Amino acid sequence: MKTRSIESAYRLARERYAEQGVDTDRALRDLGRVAISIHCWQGDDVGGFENAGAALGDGLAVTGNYPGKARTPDQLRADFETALSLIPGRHRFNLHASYAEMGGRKRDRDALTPAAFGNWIAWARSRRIGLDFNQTYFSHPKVDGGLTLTHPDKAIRRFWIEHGIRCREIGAAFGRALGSPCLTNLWIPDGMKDTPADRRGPRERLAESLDAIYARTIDRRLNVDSVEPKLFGIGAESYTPGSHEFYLGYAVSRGTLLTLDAGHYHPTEGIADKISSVLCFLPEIALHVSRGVRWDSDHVVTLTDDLEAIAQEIVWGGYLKRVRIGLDYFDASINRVAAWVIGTRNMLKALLLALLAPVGALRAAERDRDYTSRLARMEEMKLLPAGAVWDQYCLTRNAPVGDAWLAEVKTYERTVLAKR
Ligand code: RNT
Ligand code: ZN
Repeated sequence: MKTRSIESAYRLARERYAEQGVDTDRALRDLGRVAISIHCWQGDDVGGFENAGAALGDGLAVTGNYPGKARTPDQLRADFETALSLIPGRHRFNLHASYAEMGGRKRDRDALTPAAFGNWIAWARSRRIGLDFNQTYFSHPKVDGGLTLTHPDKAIRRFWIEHGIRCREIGAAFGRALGSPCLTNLWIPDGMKDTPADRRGPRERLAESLDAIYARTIDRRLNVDSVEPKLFGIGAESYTPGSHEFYLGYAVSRGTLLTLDAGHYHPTEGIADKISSVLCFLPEIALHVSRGVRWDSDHVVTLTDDLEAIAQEIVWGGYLKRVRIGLDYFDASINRVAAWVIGTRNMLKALLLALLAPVGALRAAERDRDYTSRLARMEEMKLLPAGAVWDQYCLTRNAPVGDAWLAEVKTYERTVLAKR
């Protein structure tokens, strides 16, 4: 597409939006301030590099065998840089503990140190990328019978508590080195396939384990902690101790953040409506934006009504500074770099749509109980020329406009991924 036609389409769009009382230049500025925390694990099917000796499982499943996945940290970094060059804006990288680089010295997860992430830190610093982090409570022989922090055996719990503590220290090291607080997120796979006889014991053990992990106060300018609830998992269909109510209570009483994952609730239960509820009681939350298809299948994020609703709640509620937007999906059936690009661009597009909504007019109608106008305007706004504004955003942020990024991914596939 020609620069001139993008710019003139933008000028027309700006006029059209101005008639609705919407300032498109301002929307573009606001969008430019949003950093999405992009998950490392889309790049290698949640594989990691530490070779703990356990395959992916523990409630997680990646399907597909598209060629060219990253097999080394250098490959993952190169793939991610390619993705970043095709996404407008400045974003973050979200690592998992299993992406440690041991460099010959094998250390188990209860003894990890920031040194195992030295290359990641140096890379992030040189590229001016902020890092986020996750404890890895899966793909490890000590996930015994699917249990970690709730395990009845104290020694196993202790191992995983130590892991949790080490990861917070690593998160703080990220924050210190990069001058930007790291979000360290905790999710455990623990649960029961069938109806348990004791729901209380595992939950009490989980609360105790978490208190041990979070006992030490860490400067929030270096690291902030979050806990991620889930309703069910593969093999844990009947009960998970770390349910929504459990972690909501935990976060509110202990001052951690809460991570809302879009795939972790009943199939028709969205997370959009939860945002303004939990933010009445928590200063900040985190999101794992994902797309479940019939179950928590972690499909690539597409521009759905669900995604738009999440973006509207964040933007219309004035919560952009209180919601850490992260992505969480893993599809191995398509080009993995493209998966990053598609999902992240969609998250940004949804935020832009929300920023371009004539929310003042919608709220005025609501105040006047003119629900007819509210509905009419909400429907009309759907076909306002947002595409021209998005193109302008990509153009001015040096990212490919329209589907031009796809040709670059195809070239990268031919010249790099296919040779692996
Ligand atoms: C699992 C959780 C968790 C993981 C990542 C890999 O259901 O969503 O966030 O997807 O930690
Ligand atoms: Zn998640």
